[in-house]
Amino acid sequence: MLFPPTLPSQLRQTRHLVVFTGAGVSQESGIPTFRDALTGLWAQFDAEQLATPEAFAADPELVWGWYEWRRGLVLRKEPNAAHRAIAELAQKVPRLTLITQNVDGLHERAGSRDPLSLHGSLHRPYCSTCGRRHRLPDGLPDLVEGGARLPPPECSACGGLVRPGVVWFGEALPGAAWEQAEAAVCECDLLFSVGTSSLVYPAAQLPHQAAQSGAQVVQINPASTSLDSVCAFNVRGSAAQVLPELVACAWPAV
Ligand code: BV8
Ligand code: ZN
Repeated sequence: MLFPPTLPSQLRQTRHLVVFTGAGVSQESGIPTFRDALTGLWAQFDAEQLATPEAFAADPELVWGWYEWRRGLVLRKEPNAAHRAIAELAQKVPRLTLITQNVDGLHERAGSRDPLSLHGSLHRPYCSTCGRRHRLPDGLPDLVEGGARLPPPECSACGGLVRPGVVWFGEALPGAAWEQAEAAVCECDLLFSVGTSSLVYPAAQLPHQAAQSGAQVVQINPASTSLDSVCAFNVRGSAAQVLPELVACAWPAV
């Protein structure tokens, strides 16, 4: 068994569960994690350099091409058993708050309703000048191996450059989502941190806030992270394997 035998019953008795996810929860869907090296055109950069307003200002076509490549990849992949187990958990516990750092939209496609998306979404671009949301064309963007520079669309209202709907490094997180996330971690009794290297702030401080507020923190990650020390359990395994097994143990099929 990948997790302590007491965890299923603890999960069954949970009043308010927070699930906090990072790129690792999408890894088994075939989505490279944020730490995975970039490929093709972008191999000379690391993600933290490209995911910035400065990079977009300096070379909008390079950055827009990267996000369209990522969006095309994600739209060709499917949610995995971890995403589905999290959606199922919402039906099992009295209250579940899903907080994600991911921008791929796989939680919603697996059936999770209103995740708190702290870092925005690949699927909701907007005008960098007037803020108006931009409707992307239906269908799949080309998935050009090695990537392509693409001119960002122009805003239909003001002609400004459309930008990806994500939170870049150096940008503030969406206020409402952040406030709801902080409130949830201060009120929950159990928090699962799943598939995150716990390196990006202020999101990475949420499990610490939960522990300080008296919640039990459980980490699901094949690797150790800086969060290990505040966790009641560190489950060393893949989210797509651990979460379905945990749900099946807590609520055996009748
Ligand atoms: C901000 C969208 C201020 C873009 C992303 C202290 C306080 C506040 C800020 C800072 C601070 N210190 C530094 C900062 C600045 C910065 C920061 O944190 N830098 C880091 C690098 C040190 N933070 C910011 O800039 C934030 N903004 O603070 O603004 C402000 C305030 C007011 C007004 C103006 C400004 C904004 C940060 C958001 C950046 N945007 N994403 C895009 O996607 O392109 S973050 C991006 O990186 C991802 O969204 C993701 O959140 C993050 C990567 O983290 P992970 O999800 O953890 O992924 P990673 O690949 O790292 O790890 C994967 C893990 O999964 C691994 O541990 C692996 O072992 C595990 N795994 C692998 N396979 C599996 C698995 N686990 C389970 N199962 C598996 N199968
Ligand atoms: Zn505009």
